Amino acid sequence: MREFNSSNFPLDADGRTYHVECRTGDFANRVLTVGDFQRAHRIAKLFDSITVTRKSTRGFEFTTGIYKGVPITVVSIGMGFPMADMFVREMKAVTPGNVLLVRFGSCGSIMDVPAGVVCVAKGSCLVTRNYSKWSKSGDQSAQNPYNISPVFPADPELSEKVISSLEKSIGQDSVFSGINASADSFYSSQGRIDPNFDDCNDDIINKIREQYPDCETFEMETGMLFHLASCCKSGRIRAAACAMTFFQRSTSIGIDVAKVPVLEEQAGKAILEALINTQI
Ligand code: R1P
Repeated sequence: MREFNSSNFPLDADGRTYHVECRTGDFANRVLTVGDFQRAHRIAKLFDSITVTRKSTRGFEFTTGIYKGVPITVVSIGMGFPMADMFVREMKAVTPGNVLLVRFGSCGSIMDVPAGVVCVAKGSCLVTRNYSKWSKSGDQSAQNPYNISPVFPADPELSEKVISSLEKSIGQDSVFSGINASADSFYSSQGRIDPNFDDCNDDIINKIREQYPDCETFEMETGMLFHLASCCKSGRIRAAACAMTFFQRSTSIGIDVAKVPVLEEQAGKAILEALINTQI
């Protein structure tokens, strides 16, 4: 284990952050974030040259390179709110000024969007398990099992750039724009039924749709990215997000897996184009 200078915001002797292992100069001000490191590798191959690359011991991996003369970082962050939180904070700590941030993930559709479509999030709520509900002390019967937050909006300009660039690359019919829900579990708070656990989640999708009728997708990071972008105090983080629909939950029809690498490259390139065509 490395030695750190502080318990509040730990940096090692080389000035690298605890989890992402990035230091000043490692990240460009244009950042593309994904969950799966293979997706990140595929996109980094589109760079003309590479300037920095690092794989941390905590599941983060980033590559900074030059795409058509513009510095961009692609970073894989794994899954979920804690990883998204550590990534945004540690990236911002070493990246002065404004940041353009685009997530390119995967998602499930909870209504009409078929598998294979790329969904761009106009905004995202956060769906979290209300852990108190399962406490053994006191009467928990009145408590809601899940909390559904307000919607945190995407940056409108960056989001529009992502939509138009994707439409140009993969066609209008393969791009959808709607509200996303980011959940703190792949299972319970996304309404999946797990016979081994008491989850009280039979109607979570209905509850989300009652609150946000145009909510179409579930994944696990976008809401946290938009939330943190909204409360960043040092420079602006302008965030947008899109995700390949891997499953349509109502039909259980999944994406043709042979098409995923092709889609990742096409959509990844489209997002790089959107990033270089947006002023910071
Ligand atoms: C769950 O399988 C993971 O896939 C989705 C979810 O948000 C979660 O991270 O996105 P990624 O493919 O970007 O990881």
